[in-house]
Amino acid sequence: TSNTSKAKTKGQGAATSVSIQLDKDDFKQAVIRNLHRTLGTDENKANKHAWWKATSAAMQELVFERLRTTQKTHYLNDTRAVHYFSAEFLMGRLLSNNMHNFELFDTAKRALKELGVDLVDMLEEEPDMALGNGGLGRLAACFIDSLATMEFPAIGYGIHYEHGLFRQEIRNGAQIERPDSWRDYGNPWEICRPESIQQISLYGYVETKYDEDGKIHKEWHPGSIVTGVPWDIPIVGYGGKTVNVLRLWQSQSSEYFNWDVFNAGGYVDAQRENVESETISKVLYPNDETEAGKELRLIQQYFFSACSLKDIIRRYKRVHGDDWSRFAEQVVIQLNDTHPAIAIPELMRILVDRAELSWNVAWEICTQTFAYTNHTLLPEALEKWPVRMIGKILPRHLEIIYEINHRFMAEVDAKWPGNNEIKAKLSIIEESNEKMVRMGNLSVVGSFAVNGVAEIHSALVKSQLFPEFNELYPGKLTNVTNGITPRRWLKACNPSLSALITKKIGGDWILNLDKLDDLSAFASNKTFQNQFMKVKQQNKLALAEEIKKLTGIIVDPKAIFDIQIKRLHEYKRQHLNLLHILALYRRLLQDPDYDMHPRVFIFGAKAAPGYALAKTIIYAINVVADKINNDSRVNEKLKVVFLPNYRVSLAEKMIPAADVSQQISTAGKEASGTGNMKLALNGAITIGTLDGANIEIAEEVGEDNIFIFGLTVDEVNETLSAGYNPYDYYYSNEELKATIDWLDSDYFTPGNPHALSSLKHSLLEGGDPYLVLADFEDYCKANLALDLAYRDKSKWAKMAILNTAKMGKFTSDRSIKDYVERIWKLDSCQVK
Ligand code: OAK
Repeated sequence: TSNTSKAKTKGQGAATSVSIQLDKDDFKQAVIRNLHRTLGTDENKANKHAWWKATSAAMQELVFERLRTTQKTHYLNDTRAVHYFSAEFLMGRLLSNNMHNFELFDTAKRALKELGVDLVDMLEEEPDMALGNGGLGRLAACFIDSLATMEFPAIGYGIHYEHGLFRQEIRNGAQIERPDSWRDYGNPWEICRPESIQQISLYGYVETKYDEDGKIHKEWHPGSIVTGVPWDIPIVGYGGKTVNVLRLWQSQSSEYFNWDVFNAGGYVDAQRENVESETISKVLYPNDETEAGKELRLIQQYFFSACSLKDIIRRYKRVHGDDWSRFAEQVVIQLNDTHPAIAIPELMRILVDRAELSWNVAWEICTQTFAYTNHTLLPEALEKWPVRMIGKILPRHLEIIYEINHRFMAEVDAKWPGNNEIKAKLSIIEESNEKMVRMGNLSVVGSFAVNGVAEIHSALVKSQLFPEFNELYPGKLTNVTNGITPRRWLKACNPSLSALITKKIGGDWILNLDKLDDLSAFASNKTFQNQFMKVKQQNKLALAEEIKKLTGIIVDPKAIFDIQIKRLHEYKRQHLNLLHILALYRRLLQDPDYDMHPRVFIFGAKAAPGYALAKTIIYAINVVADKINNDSRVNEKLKVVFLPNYRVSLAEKMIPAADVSQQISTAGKEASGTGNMKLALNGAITIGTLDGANIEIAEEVGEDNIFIFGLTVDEVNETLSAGYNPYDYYYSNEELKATIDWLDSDYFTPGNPHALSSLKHSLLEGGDPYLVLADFEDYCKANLALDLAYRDKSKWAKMAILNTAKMGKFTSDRSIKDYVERIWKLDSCQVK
């Protein structure tokens, strides 16, 4: 069942020609037809929303045509396919993306203009599809774009959450969470597939049976049955040839009543404790990189993993019947972090209990099917489930996990005879007070490949997280550096820069991002510098308008636009940025002539609703912003903006306008980062630590074109093991002390002097676990260097151009190529 022997990669499959021939008048006709026949309205009555729906429906006609052809081609070729299992897909908006990928954006724009509709304005009608928290979910979205673009047979599997990530409002400076309702008025991109519903089991008990030969057979008598309804979202590849599918499962109660359990007693009472079926896909858990340990969350994970596996097996059996020997040749399943790791014992259960394969044969299939990506080293994000909880919800899976572990422990004992310390460390079961199942260990044992998401992160996965696994399974642990799709993150979001680039070097960069390097030759060319910076200036003007619209704050588009956009986390250190802003504010108050280029600090960030300190940091940014923006002594030079409800569609407006990209995590904590890539691609200069993909960005752009500061991973470890004491820095840096103390006065929160004291507390008595104080001074220096560099217009323009030019490595097409060649072993499949 080896999957490494069969396939070889044919390289990047996508052709460059347009496959959809549709002119402006055809498009107009299609929109009007849909306005009449799908929406039941007409040109005179239609409001913006109706136009958006009709236009989406017109696009959807084209999309479905290609979807059908793609599915037929994949079926006829019976090709090996990757199945990307992810609890999150952060898709954002789809209409403009689909237009761009069909190369119909300009056609549509002209067609709608003739109908009296401004396309760009109309696109704002579409709610973001925000079925993810942050990096991990958006990565999944970029990956399925690249898979379709490169014409690889692939399917994304996830959860059809009724409510995506909460909408953030800011009231009196504080974050308020409001429910997200992305489907309230219908979603034109999804199609329900009732013909493919699945049923999965939960709760109940396991019966041990013996057949005539005394062979043991396990039978799971479930306590309840849940129906999974699949919704398909078409994923349009660039060039419009392949349209793959993202299949999301919605839970529904099933009519099924389990008499076994009823007869075993107490069904009605037991049922009351159980999670209700409809609840399962109700809402996305809003915790980014922290595990809540909730029963409903585990059920969500099992629900979509089990539905997806059944779906895969149904499709496999249609061709191969009961012959399991080719399963791992046809199917590879990528686990996006450990969230779908319960799929491993689920496949074992199907193979052993249902298909009645021997354990060894089943295990061989299983471990040739799964591969696992790790997205963080933060201990609070490493999933562990109480043995008791798994035993209640999935009693048969718990037995299987114990069996996997039993055999695995024998392997460990063979390698390190009698070494109980290593056994305790590697065991899938953590023998703590409350016994736990370690999903990371289960994933490593049950997969044929494990990868981190940037060079340094993968090195740390090997050396810190799983060092013994790396010895036990040499070669299993590897790296695939993340990437982003240049279709959404340059072509669509920054049309002026895209046009300028294409005019200069041709349009090949869209499918071959390395081509951007051709811009390097013009980095010192004054005319090109002026053109490049003129585009940046226009984008800044547009963002300034947006800022005014959203917050009422007026910013000077001539100022440096300095942007930090990402989830709010202590390790990402938005508070380091804030302390530096306070230092600038103080310098300006002490010396009105303090020499700095005007600068606007712009933030976007959501905090997990239960993460108190993260919410305090948001509050701190907002109250400091309010004070500074209204202080006429400084606000010619300094402004601070917190844009509420950061999300994909807001990122698309912010990124093209950025001069500076803040990537300032504590070294060793940010696995990769992907916002860093998006911002640099759009000509922003990074100020950042040697962490995650920043290191690889620095390698690409060169040290003259990035502002690197702060402790390295090794220095962080040395500093901590030497007994780090933040007070040493506090007392030896007068400016640092003053800014921290300022936060604990009532200067920013009049009448409420201690509103921000938890922030000061975490940085001092709390021990400053993310070394904010240790990096403060070097961060200030890097900011000075940045400020000086910006004043040299030509120098800055050259840096900006080179940042765009050197981002070729960070296309998700390259990441996918890495996965395909080194892990998935797929052939591309041209759809005619
Ligand atoms: C979310 C939940 C659990 C574990 C990890 C995450 C997550 O989003 N991690 C992020 O993944 C991104 C994509 O690989 C990386 O770029 C980020 O650095 C990482 O924090």
